[in-house]
Amino acid sequence: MITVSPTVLLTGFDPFGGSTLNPSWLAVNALHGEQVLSHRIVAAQLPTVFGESLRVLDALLHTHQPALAICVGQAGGRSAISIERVVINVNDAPIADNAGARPIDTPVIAGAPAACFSSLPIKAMRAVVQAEGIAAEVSQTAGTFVCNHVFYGLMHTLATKPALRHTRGGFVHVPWLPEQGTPHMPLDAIVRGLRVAVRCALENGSDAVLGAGAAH
Ligand code: PCA
Repeated sequence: MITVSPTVLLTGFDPFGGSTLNPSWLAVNALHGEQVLSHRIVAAQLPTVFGESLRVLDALLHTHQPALAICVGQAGGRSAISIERVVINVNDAPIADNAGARPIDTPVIAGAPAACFSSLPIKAMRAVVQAEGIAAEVSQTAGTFVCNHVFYGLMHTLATKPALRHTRGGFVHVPWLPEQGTPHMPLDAIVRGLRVAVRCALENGSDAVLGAGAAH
């Protein structure tokens, strides 16, 4: 009998905005193939391109039907691993994407709700990353560039495709690497932080398990 272990899908992005590397891809790729609580991590790269990134993500979701799908992106200027709470239905690009497109004030999904929430236990994840001695925060905005676009597309697909009704999903931003600028975080800290965050998300369906003390 062939048994297929359940998967956790982690995505990262290719470099953009003139950089030659993107820590989100380097970090998730370092976790590719690892087993966490009998789930196999599958890492994949998304293009930093409006539209095409969602086509690639949807194909991955349908192929793997993961227990968890966590998209990871670089957020220059942030000093902590940022676990995103909320995503908005807008594309408003401050720079061109990797295909030269710069949509301004367009919807990610026309006619869909204005915003939605991560279905990950964001505060529990923050707590376990901090317990590793790694800076972590809950963030209230994923911006309005390709990361927000992908996060919205992810949550919309999970909410509307019956085959994916058991998949929970969300988004995590990571800081620059030291060679990219300041503030920054070493790659091994980003990898360790993501590893414990994935484990925590598999163990905890929601933040309710933390009780009132986890409010801040
Ligand atoms: N960060 C960008 C897009 C790709 C990435 O890694 C963002 O925050 O939108």
